Amino acid sequence: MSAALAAFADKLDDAARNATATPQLTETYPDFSAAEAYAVQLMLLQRRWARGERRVGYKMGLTSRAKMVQVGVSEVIWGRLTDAMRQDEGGVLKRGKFVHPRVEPEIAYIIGKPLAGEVSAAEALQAVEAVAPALEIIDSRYQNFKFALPDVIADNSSSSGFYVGPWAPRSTDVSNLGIVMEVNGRPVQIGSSAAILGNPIRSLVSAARLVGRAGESLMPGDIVLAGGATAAHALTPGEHIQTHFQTLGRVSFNVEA
Ligand code: OOG
Ligand code: MG
Repeated sequence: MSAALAAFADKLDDAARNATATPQLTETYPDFSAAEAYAVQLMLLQRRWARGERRVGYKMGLTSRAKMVQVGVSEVIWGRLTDAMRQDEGGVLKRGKFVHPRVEPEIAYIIGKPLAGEVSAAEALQAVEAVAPALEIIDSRYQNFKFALPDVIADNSSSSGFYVGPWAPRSTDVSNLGIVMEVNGRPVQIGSSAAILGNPIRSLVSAARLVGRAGESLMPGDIVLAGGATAAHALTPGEHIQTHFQTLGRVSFNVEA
């Protein structure tokens, strides 16, 4: 079995590196479990770490209704971030390096004290060093951006890039901030950070629990993306993406072929 799971990790790794879609794993293996899928995700990341990428934190996924509805999966999932996924705020994103990238507005936390297991929202907040507006680039490695729960987990929860805007103090209230995502000056998504589990801090509580269950901890310096607050927007060359976050500021980038 573990050889089969390793082959899945290779398939997903190749799909990401060649920017070519691959069939869903559940098509050939309908009994693929979420636990096996997290094992594949870890093997996939081990391949990236072996190439010199460094772990920089975690991403939470499907923490808002808009996101669950868009992809047809309604369970909170998580993935791992590496330094190679970080993009320069205000810079250029090369569309050609991805299969079918989308962007979504998120809230990012940076961790100040180790956090894992069952924690309260107050305890989670105590472990936060700072908070920032963020954008995530998701890029499912599956054909037509279609997947079942184990597929997306194995694919590192579609994680492929992220932008972080200016850091604000932990004390900043991010429970219900207005968010407007614009493409070439035209609003395409409007929402609130409250769409993230009612308050993005709850996503950090879930991260501590789920990452802890996998035997890992949120560590000082780790970035945690709380999950998309709105549905994601599919990217096309020529687009200027600018997202305004009430209180926190703006995050932007340009898409090129
Ligand atoms: C799955 C990843 C979900 C989020 O923020 O909800 C996610 C996907 O939509 O492809 O990153
Ligand atoms: Mg996301």
